[in-house]
Amino acid sequence: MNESILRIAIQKSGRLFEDSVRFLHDAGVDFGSSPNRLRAQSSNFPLEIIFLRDDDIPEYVEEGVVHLGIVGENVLLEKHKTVRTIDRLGFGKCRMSIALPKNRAYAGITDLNNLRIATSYSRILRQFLEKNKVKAEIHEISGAVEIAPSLGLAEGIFDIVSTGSTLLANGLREVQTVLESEALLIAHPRLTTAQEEILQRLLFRIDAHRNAQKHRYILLNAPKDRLDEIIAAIPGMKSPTILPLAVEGWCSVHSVIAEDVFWDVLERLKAAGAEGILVAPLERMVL
Ligand code: PRT
Ligand code: ZN
Repeated sequence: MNESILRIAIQKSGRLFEDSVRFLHDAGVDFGSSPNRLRAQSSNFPLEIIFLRDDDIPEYVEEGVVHLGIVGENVLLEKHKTVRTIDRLGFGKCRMSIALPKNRAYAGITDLNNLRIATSYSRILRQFLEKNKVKAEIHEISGAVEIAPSLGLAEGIFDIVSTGSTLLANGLREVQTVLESEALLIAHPRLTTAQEEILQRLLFRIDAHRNAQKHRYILLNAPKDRLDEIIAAIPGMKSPTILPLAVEGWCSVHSVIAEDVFWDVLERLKAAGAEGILVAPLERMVL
């Protein structure tokens, strides 16, 4: 295997595809993406992108056919492959829940005893039932799980839920959340030193993007006689940059502030006499 390049598998098409592509672009990794292609080579980073079905990604990563992968935690847990979880990516969020026909009473986990539950995620369900000492029958099916109760195949289902509208449309009610899932960045357990270095470079870029998202660049004019008050109002990275202005008695103050305190800071600055306040997004930020 070529050691000077890393391979990452992302979903070929489906719910994780767009966010996975955006994730790589946010990290500054450029590549052309045509949905019919199976692989793409980044033009500016030592990364090759392989497009796969999400179900295949954990195994490819475990075997080292690819070094990295982006996959839903639900799929990773179900496939039970030995990989390293590097990061939680904050997209592809969903939960895995047990649902019952909407009129069926449910007071707690023990009510699942003796039920037949249809699912395509039998490992996750089995672990949950065993942990809670519930004796239910798992009926494994590969798709369209939500119609199993109306066909008389099972009394309940265990499946992915997002808005809940699929359950509602099938006369089902979510009664028990088992797992909260999101997309994960996973890696082969043993990378070579060269591969690990490329991974660290990728993570550094991702961090720089995330930090930038959480901050704003702020620029304002301050009357010199109230500068102390203005500086005190800015919880900046270090001390703000102060530059003289052509106009006597004024200076320009530059700093970076966290997104979550941004409005409070703005109000305090205004009250302290700041004028011409400009706020700009940041592209990248290294702390
Ligand atoms: O072709 P491939 O095998 O790669 O894709 P796939 O069809 O197996 O997966 P895909 O693209 O549907 O989902 C990929 C991943 O997205 C899942 O493994 C989850 O990690 C995540 N995800 C997030 C979801 C949902 N949200 C989701 N809503 N996966 C599936 N759904 C289903 C849900 O089961 C329901 O049937 O979408 C339907 C709509 O959900 P409601 O609750 O909004 O009605
Ligand atoms: Zn799949």
